[in-house]
Amino acid sequence: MTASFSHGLKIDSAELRLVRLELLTPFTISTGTMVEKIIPLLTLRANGIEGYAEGVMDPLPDYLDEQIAGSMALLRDVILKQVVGARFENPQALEPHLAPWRGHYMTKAMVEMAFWDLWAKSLGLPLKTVLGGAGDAIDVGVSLGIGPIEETLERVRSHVEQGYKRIKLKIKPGHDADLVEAVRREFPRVALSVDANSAYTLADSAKLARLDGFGLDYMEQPLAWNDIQDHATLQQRIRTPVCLDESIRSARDARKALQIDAARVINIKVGRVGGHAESLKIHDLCAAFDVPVWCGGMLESGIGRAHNIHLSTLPNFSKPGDTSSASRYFARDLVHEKLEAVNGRMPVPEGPGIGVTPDWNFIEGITLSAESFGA
Ligand code: OSB
Ligand code: MG
Repeated sequence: MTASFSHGLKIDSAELRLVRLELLTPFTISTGTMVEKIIPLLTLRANGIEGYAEGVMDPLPDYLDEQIAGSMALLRDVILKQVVGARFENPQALEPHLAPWRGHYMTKAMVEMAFWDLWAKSLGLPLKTVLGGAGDAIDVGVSLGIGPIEETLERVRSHVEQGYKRIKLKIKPGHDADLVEAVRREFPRVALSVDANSAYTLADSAKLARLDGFGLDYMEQPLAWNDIQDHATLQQRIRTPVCLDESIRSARDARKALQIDAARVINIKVGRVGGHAESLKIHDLCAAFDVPVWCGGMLESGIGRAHNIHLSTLPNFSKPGDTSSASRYFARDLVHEKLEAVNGRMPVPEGPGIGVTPDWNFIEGITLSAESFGA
């Protein structure tokens, strides 16, 4: 039953599902509006234990260049066939099996993260402990989608009252300085950031420099999703620290960004960078450069949310993350446990692994497809 270090874990079977979960309120960013989440869910089984992860890719490649259909095909036709029946000494041992496939960081992250959950459970330890983190709760902020300024002010008010430790405003050309000014006027001291999701170019440098006057903690991904170099140029032109999200897919990307001062803050999304092992590498590298990191989100259900919370207990996650209360996003979550922040602090789920259990009755009812491997 218990797996010892020397024998690793053999993955006996897997299940890959696609579920549809409605968002309570539409979420608008510079690239478009989301009204529902289509979530790929992966279960890996070993020795009667189950590990879980969800994919953060979208139906269309509008945030990054990965999409659900391609991910599902790669998992189904290649990766799950490869890993089911195979034995892995530890989570890092998965890497050489996933490395041959270019890109697909979100796809690989699903397998890697589900294995970490399985691994932690097989050792009887919380995920945070096997990742090297500690603590019972993490600081969290909120990410507020694009909407009318008055409405956004009202939402800022409500989240500041709830104790969230940082407010992130989504911006785009034509919806930036006026918004930030209005929020700053009413909340002169609240920790504030903006996220453009790649909506600007270097030609907008002067416009972006005007945001320097508002004491923003950082400006997230103002320029192209695949352009680290231009962010370094922009950083020379503005005082607000540049934070990279989309542009960092790996520790190698992070190194390049840090070496040329393209990012003074990095948003780590474990699902975006291929999993926890890569997240730890980025975390450590940033610490060596004295650059703080924080944990971003992709409107995850409780499964991905729990992974994010555990990762956020590492020491260089020194800025509040986006892992806010699940009840802000969904009427009902995919897990039994309530992931709710109290005064801007999100409790770390207790128990082995990610510490949350899927609500299979609910999940069955919203499942679009389900496939088994090696069962
Ligand atoms: O850029 O961080 C982003 C949501 C979807 C796609 C991209 C982003 C976001 C968010 C929301 O900012 C973070 C969250 O609340 O999970
Ligand atoms: Mg972002």
